[in-house]
Amino acid sequence: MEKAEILGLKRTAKELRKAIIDIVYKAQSGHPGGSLSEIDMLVALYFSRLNVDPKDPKGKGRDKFVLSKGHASPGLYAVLAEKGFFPKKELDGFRKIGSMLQGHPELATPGIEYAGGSLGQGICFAVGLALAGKLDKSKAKVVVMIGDGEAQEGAVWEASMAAHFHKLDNLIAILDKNQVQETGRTEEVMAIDPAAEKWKAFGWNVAEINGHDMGQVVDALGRAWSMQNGKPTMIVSNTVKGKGVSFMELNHKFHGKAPNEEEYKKAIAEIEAIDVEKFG
Ligand SMILES: Cc1ncc(C[n+]2csc(CCOP(=O)(O)OP(=O)(O)O)c2C)c(N)n1
Repeated sequence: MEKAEILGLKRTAKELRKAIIDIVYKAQSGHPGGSLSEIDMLVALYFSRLNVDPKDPKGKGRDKFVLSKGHASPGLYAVLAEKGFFPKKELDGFRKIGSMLQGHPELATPGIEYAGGSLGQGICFAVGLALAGKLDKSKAKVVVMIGDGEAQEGAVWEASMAAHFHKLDNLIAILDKNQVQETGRTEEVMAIDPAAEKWKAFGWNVAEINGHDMGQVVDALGRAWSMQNGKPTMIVSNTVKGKGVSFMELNHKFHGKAPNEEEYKKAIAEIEAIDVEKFG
């Protein structure tokens, strides 16, 4: 991909970081930390890779993205709105009664493929989608994102074993390894490392990247897309929970907490000051 295109993706990610803070601030509820860590990857997926059409969200042969860590919906909603799946003004209704944008994604919302929330289940669902794709001889990809805290769920490993057994090379998983879960550092709560070696032992192709370096993200997705060796691919995406807002970074208190007015202003100012050329 051209340098200018990568820069464009970085600029979009910067704008959507602001949108995440805005969404959660207006609702005074939601999960900023895991949304800020995933956003570079989501922008690269939706604006450089996924074959999806906002005018035909249920189109035949489309790629499917499953946000298994469904609580990080502000990041996904910001990307879907930017892509044109629904008007941006819907973002103001986040977590409000009657809104199409609930705290955890719902299937009635355009662009949503999986009603996530109960951790560990999205990757199981994605394995089913990928298996169905193989039976249909579809060329489409299934991409699933899980959290590092989520990877403590036993079902993740059962799904990983099944994906290898069924030779699902149409399945790409992304581990948003942002180092922090709800109650503290994943390493201290229950370490999942060595994560890359674990998925290798489960028979997956594994790539490990800096998930905030747009060049690395785009490269890893390109390689994952071209894999046709009968194995699923895991991208271990090393990220920082709360990335881009100093007082949210690696701070589990902002896992599921909205900023107050002062914090909101500070967060927006910090994001506006991001130099996209140096970010990552
Ligand atoms: C089965 C299940 N148990 C507990 C929860 C509550 N919960 C929501 S988010 C979260 C922490 C997830 O951590 P991680 O996967 O690292 O997410 P991220 O840091 O990316 O936000 C927990 C325990 C849940 N949603 N589902």
